[in-house]
Amino acid sequence: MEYKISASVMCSDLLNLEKDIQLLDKAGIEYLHWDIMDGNFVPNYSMNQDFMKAAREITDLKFDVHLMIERPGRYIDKFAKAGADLIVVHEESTRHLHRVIQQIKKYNLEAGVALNPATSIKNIEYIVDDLDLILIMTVNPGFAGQKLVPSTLKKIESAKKMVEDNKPEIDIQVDGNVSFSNLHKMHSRGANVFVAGSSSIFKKDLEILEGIKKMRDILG
Ligand code: S6P
Ligand code: MG
Repeated sequence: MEYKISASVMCSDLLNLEKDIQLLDKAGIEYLHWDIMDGNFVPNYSMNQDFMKAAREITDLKFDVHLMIERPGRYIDKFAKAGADLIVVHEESTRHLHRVIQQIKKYNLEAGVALNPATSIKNIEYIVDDLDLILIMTVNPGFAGQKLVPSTLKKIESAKKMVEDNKPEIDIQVDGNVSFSNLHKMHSRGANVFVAGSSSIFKKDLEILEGIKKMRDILG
């Protein structure tokens, strides 16, 4: 199965971000993953559209924007204008998911929906045809460096089935503790977009390029 790697900017060396982005560019990965947190939907803050916009000046890598914010419909235009290629909103963060997805599509961007570990795949049954990607959160959103929530592996299988029954070209992304040892478990169940963070490519004792190579070796 084809796969894509999305590097989590939040886990990179933020004081040397340009250097890390150059390495990721060189490695030819598919996306940079931007975790946007509002201290409300999740108990943490991280980054914003200005930070993203600054990085947009130095790379052509596609930007995968993971919005962990309440009522994301208020900010789609800001992230679209800051250089997003894919915008992912949480099912739990808005009462008007269909409307928000249409807002993203209006900018001709890819649109995705993220599901927290406790959220059923059934919640997106009537919107799946409008999506380019489903993000299965494999940890509770908010922090890097957490342990996999095991029941989310089963959810990857349910998502794969839903996608095959409706629109097979939809990507299934996993985010959270995508470690070398969890990678195969996720891939074999149907995930094909992997958020690489502190569990894989941004490790203290491993170079970024080595981490990417290791991921590719496992994914085959
Ligand atoms: C978590 C966030 C993630 C993390 C990434 C960290 O709320 O959405 O994208 O930045 O998962 O990776 P790791 O390997 O530390 O779990
Ligand atoms: Mg994320």
